[in-house]
Amino acid sequence: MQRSDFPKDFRWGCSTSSYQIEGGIHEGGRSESIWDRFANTPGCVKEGHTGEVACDHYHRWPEDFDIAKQLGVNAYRFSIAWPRIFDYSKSSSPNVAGLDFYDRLVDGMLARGLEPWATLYHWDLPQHLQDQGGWANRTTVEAFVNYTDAITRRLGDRIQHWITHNEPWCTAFLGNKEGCHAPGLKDFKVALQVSHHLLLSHGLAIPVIRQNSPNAKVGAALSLHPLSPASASAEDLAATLRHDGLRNRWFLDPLYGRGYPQDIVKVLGNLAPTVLEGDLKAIAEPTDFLGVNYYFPEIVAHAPGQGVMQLTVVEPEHVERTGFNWQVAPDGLVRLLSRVVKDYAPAHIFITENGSTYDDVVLADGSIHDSQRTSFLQRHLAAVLETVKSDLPVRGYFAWSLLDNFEWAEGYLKRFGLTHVDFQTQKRRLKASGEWYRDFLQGK
Ligand code: IFM
Repeated sequence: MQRSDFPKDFRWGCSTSSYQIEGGIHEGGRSESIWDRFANTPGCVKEGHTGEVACDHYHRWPEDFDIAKQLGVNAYRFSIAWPRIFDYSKSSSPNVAGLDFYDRLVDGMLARGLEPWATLYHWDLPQHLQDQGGWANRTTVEAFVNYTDAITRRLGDRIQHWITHNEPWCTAFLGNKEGCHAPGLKDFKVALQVSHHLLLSHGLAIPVIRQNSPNAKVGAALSLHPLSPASASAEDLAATLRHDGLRNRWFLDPLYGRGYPQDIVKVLGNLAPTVLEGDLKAIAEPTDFLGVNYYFPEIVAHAPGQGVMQLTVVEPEHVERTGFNWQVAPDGLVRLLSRVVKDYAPAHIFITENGSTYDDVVLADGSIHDSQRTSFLQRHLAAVLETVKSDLPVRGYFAWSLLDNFEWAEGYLKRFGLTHVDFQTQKRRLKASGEWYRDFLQGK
């Protein structure tokens, strides 16, 4: 497999997100985010780690963009920290220092030939909004649209690729049902209302982006999973359909104009979200691409007594796994993309995240031989190539992640980077996987 096997205009990138890399949480007028609050709450994040310093990207971004340039990627996906743009406790106007920071960042990308792909929401909600109910409160939708307006007015001349939300499933369910992500709530009904408001904010933000950013291409990045039943029994098949209903269709169906899947609405009963007239039409605002974040497939079994959904995810034995215990299944990506194209026919698909964590070892000479991550990357790129050859509209691949970073509830214990970060010294070292990606991109 060579780069030249892919189309010439294929986007090759790597992804990051604000809270995971920036640090500088007290600088430039930034306000508190829900992740600052959550990480500082004892017992929420492993070892009490926080994003206070993270990769110190707030100060070291020129070095990080130089690394991305050396990799040879032509696109760079990052997210904007909403709390840098608004400090609602002080003002309803945008914070100029925050806008200036991203202005410099975008110019820094462009100067290095990195096409900026901006995500507007990658989980760091201003705490001030959470104090008023967060995404469960419909006024947050309006606040998101205003924030989108402020950002796209300032950066819309230079950024042409906009992602509204990253993995709304995680925002809604990990943050509000499982409680393992900020804001740490455990309320299924709230989580479902959150999911609706996230989707609504996506749809309502699109016309604003298009108005402020001529030629903008807009989409959302969903975490999607190919699913299979644990057995051929009718119960397991039905459970798999239900799981698909909340994992995948709950977001894809309304985005592609079908409204919420009625089989799931029925299962949810009075937990289903309040949807006002016009909401579904707003959510279905046409997009230019679908961002797919792919990590692993799931196997599903019927499980009476397991909550409303009555199902469980089964972990098969003797399968290859990453350091997160996630199954390694490149063929799952082919299966997933084929299904998405068959059922929803998005104009273009970009793999906006794909990557793996392993326990990396830094050798005495400073090298990191992360052969498992290299193999993961190679096999997933081979899967992407298969989809391209089958004429699926897959137009780009963004590796997660440029740098080791703050892996949410896992703190700094899980490393996904192509670049190793020593969090004591902030020294960056390209791992063997990064060298492989670089050589591949340079046609070596
Ligand atoms: O680190 C996360 C990222 O923020 C969202 N997608 C999955 C990654 C790995 O867990």
